[in-house]
Amino acid sequence: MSSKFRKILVTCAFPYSNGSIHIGHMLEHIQADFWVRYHRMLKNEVWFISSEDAHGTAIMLKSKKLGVSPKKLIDDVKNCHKKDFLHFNISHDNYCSTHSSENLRLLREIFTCLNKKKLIQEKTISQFYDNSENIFLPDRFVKGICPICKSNDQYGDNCELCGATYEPIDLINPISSISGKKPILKKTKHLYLNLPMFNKMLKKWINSGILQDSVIKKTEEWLKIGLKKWGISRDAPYFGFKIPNFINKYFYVWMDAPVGYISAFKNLCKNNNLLNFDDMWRNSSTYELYHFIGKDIIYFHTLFWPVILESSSFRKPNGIFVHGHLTMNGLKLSKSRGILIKASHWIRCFDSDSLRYYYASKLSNNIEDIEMNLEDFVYKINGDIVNKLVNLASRNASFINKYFNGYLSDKLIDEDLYQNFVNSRYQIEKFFENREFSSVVRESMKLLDTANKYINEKKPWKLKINKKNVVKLQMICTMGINFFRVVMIFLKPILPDLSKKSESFLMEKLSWYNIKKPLLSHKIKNFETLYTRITRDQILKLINLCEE
Ligand code: NOT
Ligand code: ZN
Repeated sequence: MSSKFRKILVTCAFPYSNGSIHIGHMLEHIQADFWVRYHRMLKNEVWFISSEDAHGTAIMLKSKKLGVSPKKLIDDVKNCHKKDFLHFNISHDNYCSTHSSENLRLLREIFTCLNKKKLIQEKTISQFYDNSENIFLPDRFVKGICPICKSNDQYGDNCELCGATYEPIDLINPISSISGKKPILKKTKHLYLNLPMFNKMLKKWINSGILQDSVIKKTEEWLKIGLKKWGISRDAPYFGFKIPNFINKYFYVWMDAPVGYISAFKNLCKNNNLLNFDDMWRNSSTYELYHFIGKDIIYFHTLFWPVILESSSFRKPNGIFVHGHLTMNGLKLSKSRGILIKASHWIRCFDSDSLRYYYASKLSNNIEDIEMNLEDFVYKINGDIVNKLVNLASRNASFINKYFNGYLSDKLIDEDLYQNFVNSRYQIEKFFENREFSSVVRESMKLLDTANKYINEKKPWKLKINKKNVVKLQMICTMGINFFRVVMIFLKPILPDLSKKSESFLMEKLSWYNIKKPLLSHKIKNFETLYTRITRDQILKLINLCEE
């Protein structure tokens, strides 16, 4: 018998193991976490994975600069990243590294498969080589003058000013960013995956209802320009996995990173005997698969990834959820202009629910950038969480605690109004499912406005305490507490810390399936502060940390 509950695998893009997690990375993991926690509340079977992206030239060079082995660097960085995610309550079920035995095994398996199908071809090319450092230069490590608009200091793959894309050898006056010297051209043999062969499959797949409209449009443009064969090898020295039977050749990091989605799940299966790997990755009828990614890596996920999956007989995703970038144009930092705030800095100044809530209030399922504005942030957190949400609990709890020994009344004074709150769950469910988190927030705030207005009109604080009024008082405040509870259930995926405190205060687990039944004849705890107002000093502290 098939279960009414869905089975879902959710992934987030893998952070590189050579830098700190910043609040831009968090934007992705936080929104995926909303979605995952929501589905867990519905009792769907959800697995949430991510991993370190541990390979590539940048990581190799960084470890060299630090004077440690790449392995030591990626292990240390992984530990820091894991801590950061924990601080923001990101509920990954597994957090791996692409530098793992599972990933190597799977990558080789896939490569053999591609080879057998004659999808890999060799080609000799001329590439820039840094003679003083003895290294072939990746596109991003060559800089020069844009051949189109002639602006200075542009990368070897595209111009940040005019947007043109080109080959590194097209740059005028190319310079190696490793040594600062002029590179030479040197011949080298590389392996290429025959992407153009999959044109038809891709065209059909991207139009099968799995992508956002703007993402379809972008991908179709690339298809129209025409796909090129994709280089999947890199020369030594490189930190990565060696290609079998090729001397001094390594797999390009973007080949083994997506395979990490599969190997992270394989590792999860190993840790969790109940899971069946083939049910997930070999056929697409049991599990749904969704990737959360930023808009800068659409190409890899809508073109390369489905081709790798198709040609090695793995299933393809049911959806790729693309989001925009975090911008901080309004933040005037003297030193760190253009640099995003580190997650570890953030958490030294604020709690994590506040960032989660702020992101939720701005997130929709489109790929527009999101501007982080600290003034707006403080205004929103104090206005919504403190003044509307927590205040609703505190003003009603004080009477319940003082006059009724913590007990709520045994019935609702206004069943219909409570029912209105309950019924909004259908809207909220739709918003969560479609990742329209700002609508979840907006709807919840509307409910809180109604609830607070109700209490303001009933004015429990004005009631003279006598026999008749005391019943009324308990009933009004019971309405207030139940309004709070319904909204907290809706916001639970967004605010895990506040939810935990509220559960302790309400002495009940906030559960999606309990919404219909109000809390009656039920004892709640003495009210203790659930959330503290944010102050300007906290912003100043953050700015100081960023300027250090
Ligand atoms: N480390 C990459 C980045 O752009 C993301 C890797 C995504 C995960 O930060 N793998 N795939 N596909
Ligand atoms: Zn240009």
